[in-house]
Parts: sequence; C-alpha cells; structure tokens
Amino acid sequence: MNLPDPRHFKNIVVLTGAGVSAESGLRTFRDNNGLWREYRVEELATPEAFTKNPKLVHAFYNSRRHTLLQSAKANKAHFALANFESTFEGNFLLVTQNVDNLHEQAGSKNPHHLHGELLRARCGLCEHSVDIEGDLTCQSICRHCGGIGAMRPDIVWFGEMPQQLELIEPALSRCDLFVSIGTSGTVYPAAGFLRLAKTNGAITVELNLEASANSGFFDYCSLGLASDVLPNFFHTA
Ligand code: BV8
Ligand code: ZN
Repeated sequence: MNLPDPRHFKNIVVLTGAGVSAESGLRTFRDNNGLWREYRVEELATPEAFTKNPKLVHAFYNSRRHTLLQSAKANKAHFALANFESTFEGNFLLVTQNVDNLHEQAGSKNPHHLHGELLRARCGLCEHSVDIEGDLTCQSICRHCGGIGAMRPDIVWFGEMPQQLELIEPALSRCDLFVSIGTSGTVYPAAGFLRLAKTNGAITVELNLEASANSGFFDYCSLGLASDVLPNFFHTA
C-alpha cells in the first residue's frame, strides 16, 4: 500500500520515540539492548526512587547526559523531520518522548518534550528550571531559591504528569495526519495519541523498526530503520 504524501495535509502531528535516536547511539528502553532491560524502572525513573536513593538516580541521568553531550549527533531521521518542517506550509507539531536534544540539533523549530529534557534541571522546592550540561548531585544548589539538595533532572518520571499536554491534545484533536515514529507505544498518555487523532478523523501512519503494540490500529505502516524510512516518507532524501 502506498504511503500518503504528507504535503497533501494541512495539520500534522508527529510523535517520536527512542527509535529515532537509536542510530545516534542512544539506547532505546525496551529493545534487547534497551535501558529497561538492564535497569529497573522503579529504582530509577519514579519520584519514589529519587526520594529513596537520589545518588543512584543522579548517577543514571548524569551518565546519560555525558553520553548525549560527548557522542550523540543528530542522524538522517532527525534531519528529515527538520527539513520537512522548514518547507511545509501547513501546521506542524513535533512531539517527542525523547529527553535528548537531537531534534533541536537537526534544526527542528520547537519540539515539545513530553517526558522532559536531560539538559534541564528543576528545583523540587520552588519548581524553577534551568539549562544544565554538568552533573547534578545531592548537594546541587538552586540558583533561584538557594535551596540545597532538591535539584532533580527535569524528566517526567512514571506517575508524574507529562509536559505540555494542554498544547498537544488540542493539536491532536484537529490534526488531519498523525505520524508515530520509533516508539513501542507502551507508555501512556503518548500511547493514546493514536486513538485521539483517529477519533477526530486523522489519517494515521506508523514508521518503526518493528510493529508497535498499536500497529493494527494505524491506517498505514512502514517498517525499517528511521534513517531510511523518514527521508523516504517526508521526501527529503
Ligand atoms: C501519567 C522518562 C497521569 C525518563 C519515561 C496501566 C495502564 C495504563 C497506564 C498506566 C498503567 N500503570 C501506570 C500507567 C501510567 C504510566 C504508563 O504508561 N505505564 C505503562 C508502562 C503501563 N504513565 C505514566 O506514569 C505517565 N504519567 O500517566 O500521568 C496522567 C493522567 C491523565 C492524563 C495524562 C497523564 C508518565 C510517563 C513518563 C515516563 N517516562 N521515561 C527517562 O527517559 O529516563 S518513559 C520511557 O518510555 C522513555 O523515556 C520513553 O520516553 C518512553 C517511551 O519509550 P519509547 O520511546 O517507545 O522506547 P521503546 O524502547 O519502548 O521503543 C523503541 C521503539 O523504537 C521500538 O518500537 C523499536 O522497534 C524502535 N526502533 C529501534 N531502533 C530503531 C527503531 N525505529 C526506527 N529506527 C531504528 N533504528
Ligand atoms: Zn529552588
């Protein structure tokens, strides 16, 4: 089945997941080499884990921040999205579950980080958030309120409210094309975006290495490496 041409639509929402950054050397979560195959989510990516063992949680995110800054570069898939957006005349909203900055690196204008950002920290006392490149520790001081020891990665952990839903959900309700890229479709509310877009009449497309949990509900599906499939779908090759 031929894939639809995205230029024939007026309001596009794209959702990306870890698969789009896999070829940049960042580990996914649930594949064979995924982070959650090696580490327990409950011990690292929940508010309870941070309360119980902040040192361990800081070490996990500090290490991922190092990898991002030292070795990860945007790949062809990130560039395909940014190039398409730069010439598309309709409305285009890029929502990413990824906490890296590779969409920004490729030139995407305003990616919405549903699950937060590795290069930002937030104070648990006053909620002020700042850009960071270095390590966070249990002694880090908030530049805003002066509080000590409450700085945390600005990441949405399990059980916490994802960011910018108030902008994303209305865009999903009015989009005519929804494209899901490189995500296993297991984490809510992102996994429910397909249903919201479909209920409102959008055409839905999955671009993924392997079919996701929701694959059967998409109108179209193209499987392969993001670096091959995206330039092809967005006609930016
Ligand atoms: C919330 C950030 C309330 C930290 C992450 C029971 C039922 C339903 C829901 C729940 C439930 N119990 C609990 C919940 C809620 C929970 C949830 O969904 N749990 C699931 C697991 C059951 N969700 C929450 O708690 C969320 N908050 O619900 O708040 C609320 C109420 C009302 C309305 C709204 C909200 C908060 C979720 C935030 C989780 N944070 N982590 C960090 O990064 O350290 S989630 C984690 O999974 C990742 O961060 C990532 O963002 C997310 C999604 O993962 P994927 O990106 O899909 O990655 P994955 O490895 O799974 O898949 C990779 C894909 O890439 C595969 O398909 C593979 O084939 C493909 N691929 C690989 N290589 C390539 C490729 N594709 C193309 N090219 C390649 N080269
Ligand atoms: Zn503070």
